[in-house]
Amino acid sequence: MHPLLNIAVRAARRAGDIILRAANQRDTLTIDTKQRNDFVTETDRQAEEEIIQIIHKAYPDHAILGEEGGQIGDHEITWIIDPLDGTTNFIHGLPHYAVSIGIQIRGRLEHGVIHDPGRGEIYTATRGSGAFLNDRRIRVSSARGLENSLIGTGLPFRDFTHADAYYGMLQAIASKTAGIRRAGSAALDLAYVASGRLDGYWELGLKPWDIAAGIVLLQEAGGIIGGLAGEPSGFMESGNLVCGNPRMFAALVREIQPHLNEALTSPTRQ
Ligand code: 2AM
Ligand code: CA
Repeated sequence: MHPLLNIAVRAARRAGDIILRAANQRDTLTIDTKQRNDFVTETDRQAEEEIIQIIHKAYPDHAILGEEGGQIGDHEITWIIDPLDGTTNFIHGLPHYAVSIGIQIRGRLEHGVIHDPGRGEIYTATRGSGAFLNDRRIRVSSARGLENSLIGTGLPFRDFTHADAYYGMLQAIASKTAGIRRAGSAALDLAYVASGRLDGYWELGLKPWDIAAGIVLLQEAGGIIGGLAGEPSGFMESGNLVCGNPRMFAALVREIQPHLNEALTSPTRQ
């Protein structure tokens, strides 16, 4: 395992321990609201602090971009951290959340770890070396089209600017698949497409820490990820993305296309 990935796994495990311990004492949890429908708990903050401490012990100069702490430092290597992806599930005692750590080197995502502490699952990937669930190699599903497929997504919950466009996409896609899942953790959605549990996934308005690790994982599992019009770049910046195996990616883009507007395909956060 690459030394950077090794540290990322160690940090993700430690954060996972903090999260599981807190999940067993949920009645004592303090919850703050960052903005409407955007919650943070002391667990998010503790987990992020622990991750940063482990990274900085091994690599004191590396930069960090964390969901809770923002940008720290400036270095060609940036660790992009979501200490608890699926905080809303966590608050409700719904055991579907993860730690996500992506490593970007000179602007390119190179390594990713997504850890689901409740299920004891660690997804890892390094560019050029494949994607793994625990020690097993994973690949995207071999679905040939939308028929019989299971597709993940996220409903608008905070910013409803593009809700009409989104619900147009949802209606088009839902009517052609075996089912849609809104599980509440973008990192796990990406990990599930990478491991073939979901055949595809799309969502709008995501943040870099939700998706950094998942992007490497998905690509190393043979998946394609892009913007809503199928464009190969700009989705980290816009936060609007679609993914799946090459056929599913094309099929989803075809359904999404009629519902797009200029704002949704521009590579700036809308
Ligand atoms: P978070 O838990 O780290 O904030 C996709 O829907 C992403 O949106 C999730 O990965 C989740 O990341 C974030 N999110 C924030 N608030 C949410 C909410 N109320 N419902 C669903 N997702 C939410
Ligand atoms: Ca998140």
